Amino acid sequence: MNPQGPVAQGQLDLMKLAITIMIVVLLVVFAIAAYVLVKFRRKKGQTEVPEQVEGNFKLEVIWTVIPLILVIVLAVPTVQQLSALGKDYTKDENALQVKVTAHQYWWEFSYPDLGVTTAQDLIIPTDKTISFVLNSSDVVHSFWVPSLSGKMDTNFAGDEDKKGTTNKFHFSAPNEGVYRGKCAELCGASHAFMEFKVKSVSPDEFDKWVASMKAPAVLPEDAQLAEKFKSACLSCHAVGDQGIAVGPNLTGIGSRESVASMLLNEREGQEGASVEDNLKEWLHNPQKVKPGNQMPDPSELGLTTDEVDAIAEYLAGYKLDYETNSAD
Ligand SMILES: [Cu+2]
Repeated sequence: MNPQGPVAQGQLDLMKLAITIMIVVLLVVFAIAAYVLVKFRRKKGQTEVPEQVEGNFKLEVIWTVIPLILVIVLAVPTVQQLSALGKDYTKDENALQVKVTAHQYWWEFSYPDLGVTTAQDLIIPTDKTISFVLNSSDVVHSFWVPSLSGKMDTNFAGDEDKKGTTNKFHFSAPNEGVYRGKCAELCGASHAFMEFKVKSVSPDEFDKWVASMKAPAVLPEDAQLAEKFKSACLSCHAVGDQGIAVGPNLTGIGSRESVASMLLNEREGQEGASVEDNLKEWLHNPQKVKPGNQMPDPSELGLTTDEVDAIAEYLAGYKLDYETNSAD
């Protein structure tokens, strides 16, 4: 109800128009009904059947034409909006192409034209239409950023024979800010915790973000810890050009809005714990934060408590320098 972009604004305007028309119709119909109930009720001593009236050309024309006009008033902007919402930007060179892949219970965002992949925080520039291609790696999820647009299902796109429809849609976020995103399709035990953030930044900051995402990976300084991190974490995750992207990409995780989407990192004007504390909470017991997720317990990975703390400290310090008025 608080639109921050043209798509959400158009959708809210349609809702307002439809609700206004419906309320006016409701009030008029109820007023006429109340008037008739009072005016034509049986008076004392009245026993005869009232005069029976059938067919009134003028009235019938009125109650056919008025609804017809109302339906046209609703239909014209609705059809206009629908064709605007359905416009395909996937071949538009001025749009930013983003591939969304939903996983139980996290979001992967890749920018095919930029060669960048990230997770949980979708960074977009304020000056472009963002064109989305959406799929899922497992069950059906739904991609929803209420203040920017309506929701769109993500279907499984794994095996050729079971391939679901690849959905497309678009929105833009001309105001800088962080917008909350949700999975809007019940997808398993941690569905309610499957959040993400959309961060709209200036074009300049966006370019810096892309450059810092493409910079060589920063590994833990301690050689022994770096080896542990590679063997335990980079067998599923990636940082920069290292590791594989089965799990969420961790490049610059220290700069994100949250850890595992539910543990909010403290920021100016936002409550939360430090990134490091959140990372520790998550890494020590991932199943407690998000039941049913794919992240193994650190003990299964052969990590000691101290090593987990050291990895949390390293990841918290892995920041991307791209925000002009950044607090850090
Ligand atoms: Cu989901």
